[in-house]
Amino acid sequence: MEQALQHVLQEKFQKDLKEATKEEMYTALLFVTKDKMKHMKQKEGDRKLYYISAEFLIGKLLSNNLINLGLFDEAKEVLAKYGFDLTEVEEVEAEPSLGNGGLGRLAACFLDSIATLGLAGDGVGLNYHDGLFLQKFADHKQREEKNPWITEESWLTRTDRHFEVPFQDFTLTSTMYDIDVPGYGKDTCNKLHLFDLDTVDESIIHDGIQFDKRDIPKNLTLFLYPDDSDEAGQLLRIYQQYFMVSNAAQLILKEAEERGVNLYHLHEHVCIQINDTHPTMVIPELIRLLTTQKGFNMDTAIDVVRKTCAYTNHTILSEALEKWPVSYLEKVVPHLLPIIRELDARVRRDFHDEKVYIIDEMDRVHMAHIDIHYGYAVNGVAALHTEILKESELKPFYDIYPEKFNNKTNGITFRRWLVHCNHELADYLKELIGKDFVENADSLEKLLAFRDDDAVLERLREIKKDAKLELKKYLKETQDVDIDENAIFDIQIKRLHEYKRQQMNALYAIYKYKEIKKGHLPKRPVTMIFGAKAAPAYTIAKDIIHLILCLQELINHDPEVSPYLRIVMVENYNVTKAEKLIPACDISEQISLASKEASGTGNMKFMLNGAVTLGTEDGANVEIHELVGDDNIYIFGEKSETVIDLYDKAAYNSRAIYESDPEIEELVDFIISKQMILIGDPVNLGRLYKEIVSKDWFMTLLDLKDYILTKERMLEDYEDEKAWAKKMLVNIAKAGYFSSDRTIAEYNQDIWHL
Ligand code: NTF
Repeated sequence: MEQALQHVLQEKFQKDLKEATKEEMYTALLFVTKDKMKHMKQKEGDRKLYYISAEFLIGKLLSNNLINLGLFDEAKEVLAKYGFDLTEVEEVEAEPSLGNGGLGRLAACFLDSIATLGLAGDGVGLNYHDGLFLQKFADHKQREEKNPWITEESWLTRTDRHFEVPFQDFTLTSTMYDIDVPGYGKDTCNKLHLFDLDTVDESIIHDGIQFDKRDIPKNLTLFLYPDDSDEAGQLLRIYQQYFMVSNAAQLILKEAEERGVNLYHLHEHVCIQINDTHPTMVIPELIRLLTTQKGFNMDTAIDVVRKTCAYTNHTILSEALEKWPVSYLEKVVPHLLPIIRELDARVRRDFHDEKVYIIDEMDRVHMAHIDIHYGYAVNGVAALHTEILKESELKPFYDIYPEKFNNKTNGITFRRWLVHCNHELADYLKELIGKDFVENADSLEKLLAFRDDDAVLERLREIKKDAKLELKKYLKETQDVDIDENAIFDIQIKRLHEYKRQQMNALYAIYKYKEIKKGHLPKRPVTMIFGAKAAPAYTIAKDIIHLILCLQELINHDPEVSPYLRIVMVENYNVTKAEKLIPACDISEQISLASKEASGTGNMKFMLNGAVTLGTEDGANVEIHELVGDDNIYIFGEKSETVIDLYDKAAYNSRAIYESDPEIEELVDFIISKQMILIGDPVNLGRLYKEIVSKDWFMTLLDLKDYILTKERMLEDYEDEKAWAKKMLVNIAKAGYFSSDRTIAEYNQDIWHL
């Protein structure tokens, strides 16, 4: 390592190890690591997986690659010898901005586990230059800016693969970029293939993230999820999706032919995982390529494709179950329509239930319906979610194809979410139970033997305290905020969405503020930390950010309150920040309206790092609850059956709750109180107030009181330090089930058969 670094530094910068800057040292490490991976063979197998996804939220790669390649300790030592701190050097790396939230981070964890299990599987996506926007706060509001992350030297390698992608008005030529994906302790690498266009032009971006949505050759891979609140935006999304899947389909066929696969047996050698509905057009596109270029007849093409593709559903929220108007597809990809119509005609011939048609009476194409009819497997991402799919959301399909439906509870890679983000805890666990858990997550259970060992419990508390100190330092440096490491850290980090109910947590902050004002002081200070981006066109989500930022201003500047309560909204929440926040957390907020959070994966990361969950019986919280037992989790709120029933009967009435409960009324009214209006914008606060009182689609008020009571109980319980440390220990010990290695082993066993 020392020699290799020396060599690069000399060649590139004519410098010695002693003289290099942090930036140069980072570049040298990047080169050395990339070079090592370049010489590793790509994993081969008789059947290969292509995981197609609009998002891959991979995070910074340096440390993780070093860990997986077994070079981390050596690199750290060499750097230390020359006065460098690897953690600081790593700061130089820009975080790739290729994802939004859970779906994208899951895809990244999956790539790590696929490689670690030694399976042949590559990711396929797009190389967005400015990714999701960069979030800034100004006037207590979210402002969006572009988020460039591609630097001259990066993990991307330009390949000489190019494909022609035909659209209605023009044909575009793609370029494929690759990022290596090394498995932990493996001598092979997989790839993440990211397609791009040479003509993309970042200079067309102005005023934050505005650009001409119609200039496709210049804008196609600028942004992930460009604003689709108008027709041009929706057309752009269709352009992006087709560009992604046409490239994927062409790559898949080309690689299969290169491997000597007889395309009539494609399904025996290839499988395609469709990550949510964004890549759905790969189905008609493959059928098109097979029929028009490979001499297949329609029946055979459909049959082969159906045996090749599998679909994962990640949400029951209808906004995310894409339905494209036929007229829009006609404008962008008219050559796919005859195929989509044929697929629909076959459904109509075989099933007489309009709920399962592909094209509805409003002439919209239901993308998920294509996936379910023309794929061989459909999976949900947590036990409860899959049950809801089978019993309500997708019931008509389950009735037709019960054999296709299966559950794959999500998971996270322990290499990033423990070994990399929490060195101190990982090292201590290795000392106690051996290092086997890094690859064999179930052995974390060995920790249970220490549940009554005072020294171990004490050490877990110390480690938590150290992580809090680290976070304190980081927040001071990056956002100039002060927090107290002796406070309880209560953290909610996830995309901003009403169903996740950040607004309920904000109402708790109001409750606590008022209590402190009344002289009811908590035994120990509480620091409430939020991190979330709101989609640029999602008005109420932005209003919720405004509410939190105004509360932060009010509370942190109130000398009576701030010694006991502080609010921190972390700017531009991303993977890098998650890695600092998660190890420091005491209370993990997982408070979605039951039935709405398909799984959640942050809940798993927190648990693995010794935080205790405060949550509803939703998504994977249900499975966490089963594993840790009632004593080691705090569950509140109405159950999913009740919630589904309320929706079915349209029986929820937030105004009735608001008007009949003075305590709730007082908290909600505070949003538009004089003090708040002095700080904030009456338009935003007023709109949010009205939304909660007169609509509250995600039933905040339904669970608010139970939430407050449960959280108060949790704060009380924290004071029994030993009992709390035991809860931490049990959570860590039981987190093994949520390793993405387990999830991927199940995908392979039941769906992929690699
Ligand atoms: C998300 N879905 C869900 O909201 C999370 O509960 C889940 O953990 C992740 O997927 C991963 O499965 C989405 O991001 C999307 F796009 F479907 F809305």
